[in-house]
Amino acid sequence: MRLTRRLARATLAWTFSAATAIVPVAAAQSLLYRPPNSGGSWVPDAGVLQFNFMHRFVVASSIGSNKVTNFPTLTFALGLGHSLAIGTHYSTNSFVVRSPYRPNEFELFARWRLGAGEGDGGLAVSLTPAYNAAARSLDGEVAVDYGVGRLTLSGAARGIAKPFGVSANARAALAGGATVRVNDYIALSADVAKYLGLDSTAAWSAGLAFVIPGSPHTFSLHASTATSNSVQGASFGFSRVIYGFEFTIPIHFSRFAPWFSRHDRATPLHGPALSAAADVTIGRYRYAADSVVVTAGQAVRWVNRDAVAHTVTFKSPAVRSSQDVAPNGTFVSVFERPGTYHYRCAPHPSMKGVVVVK
Ligand SMILES: [Cu+2]
Repeated sequence: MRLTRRLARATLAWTFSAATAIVPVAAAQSLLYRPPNSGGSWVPDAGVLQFNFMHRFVVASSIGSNKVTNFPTLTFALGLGHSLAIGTHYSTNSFVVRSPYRPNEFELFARWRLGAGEGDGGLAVSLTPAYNAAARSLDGEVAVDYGVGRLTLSGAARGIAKPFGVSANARAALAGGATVRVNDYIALSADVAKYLGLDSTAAWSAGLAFVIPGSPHTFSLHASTATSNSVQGASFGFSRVIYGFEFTIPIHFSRFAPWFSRHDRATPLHGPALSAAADVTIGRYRYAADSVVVTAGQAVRWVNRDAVAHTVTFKSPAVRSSQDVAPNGTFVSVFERPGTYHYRCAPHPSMKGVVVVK
């Protein structure tokens, strides 16, 4: 009887830890920092493939039988490190090129981000050169975002060689928007964009975005007049309001390591772990000690008491960052050099802490 109970308890514990261990955790592009139509200045971390699925639709009763017309856009962006990414936007029902009608819009882009990281606050600038294959147009965007507290202001200036693919008259477009985080999980956002000197409707969007707790995913429900989110697609509005959602999925290639090795990813508790000079408990989506002070050569140990995985991700590449720290898992790092080391949790950027090494 006792054995059965013990077995049952062990199975339950194993199931729980297995279930939480596979919670995908990543430094993620978040909809809590940009409005629905904004290309934004985000760049995935190196080794992360960001997959954002946006789906908008309109019910065209005039066609009969409440025909639903869909406007899907898939975004893929690969982080190359050094704040660089390459990616694509692919829309299957784009109105960018209507004559000749090319509903399959494919845009290839690169992005380089300068300044603060997403969620850090402060100013960031990104350059996004792009080639729109449907419009056969060289396009590009300079985007700026400024974060202060719960507010992020976004702006973009765009250059488009062949608007709608039909004109050789290059045009500029401007975009601006704002995102307000109601709390750590929910944000409201809106933006507007328009071509300069071109007879076209403005594109706008307004939405509600939220974090899916315990995951790196964010989701937005929104209304907009844009049919795709390429540089061109986000710069003009369709005659009707279309509704939709976006779902953000960061894919960490390192997560697939178990396919190729049988090593356990848990952090072993030995060596410096036993002589950690400071302990930081992680609980309720907070680092219990915002800052700890140690002497060079000493170790700090983090213990995760939450039911979800967290990370200890340092800004400085000179300091070792953690992988996912599973519930009840620990992470230990030795600090060899004096300095002030800021860190945060990659999937929950509002979690922040500092290690001061004397
Ligand atoms: Cu976290």
